Amino acid sequence: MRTFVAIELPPELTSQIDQLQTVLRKTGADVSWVKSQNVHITLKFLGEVKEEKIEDVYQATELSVKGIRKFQVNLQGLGGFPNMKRPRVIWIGVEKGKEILAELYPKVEEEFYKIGFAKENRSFTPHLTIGRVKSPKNLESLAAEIHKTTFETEEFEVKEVVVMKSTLHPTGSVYTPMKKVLLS
Ligand code: 2AM
Repeated sequence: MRTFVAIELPPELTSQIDQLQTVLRKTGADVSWVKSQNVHITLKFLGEVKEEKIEDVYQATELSVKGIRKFQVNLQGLGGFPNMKRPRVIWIGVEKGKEILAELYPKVEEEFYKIGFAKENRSFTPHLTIGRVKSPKNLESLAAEIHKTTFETEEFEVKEVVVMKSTLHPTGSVYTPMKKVLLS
């Protein structure tokens, strides 16, 4: 099954993300917008994981959060990866809590490396993907809208890290939490 490790958002934030996407959608840019209830911070994308390996995945997740206490996060800013001229992904940034995420991330990488998952070549920039660009259509007006938009949320507490299953459906990906690992 297609699997990844993530931090989910509290439901209060999804409507704020919805409103942002509504504004950005009006630019007519050719973007596949991630359903707001699916928006998350990816810690590790695992790809296909065989059923018999899933217990190892749960255990690696538990080991990687060891020593990490619950922490506060807020989301702030938005932009495009790799840049706003030719974005492939539209993202929201993380402000408060980014230091703890920067502490957690190498632990996740290390524990998953031990059970056979390759480390990422890229450096980790905590973010939430809210859209994936499909074509260059109306990208200029999207860039202009992003430029003039400020986005900031209240703080929320991250209490757990989740092992998610992603299933492809005709209406898009459906994410199902398989294991929630509580922080101390
Ligand atoms: P992203 O948020 O940075 O785009 C679930 O599919 C999550 O796993 C996505 O949110 C995405 O992270 C990440 N992901 C999907 N495919 C990936 C890949 N081939 N390599 C790395 N991360 C991937």
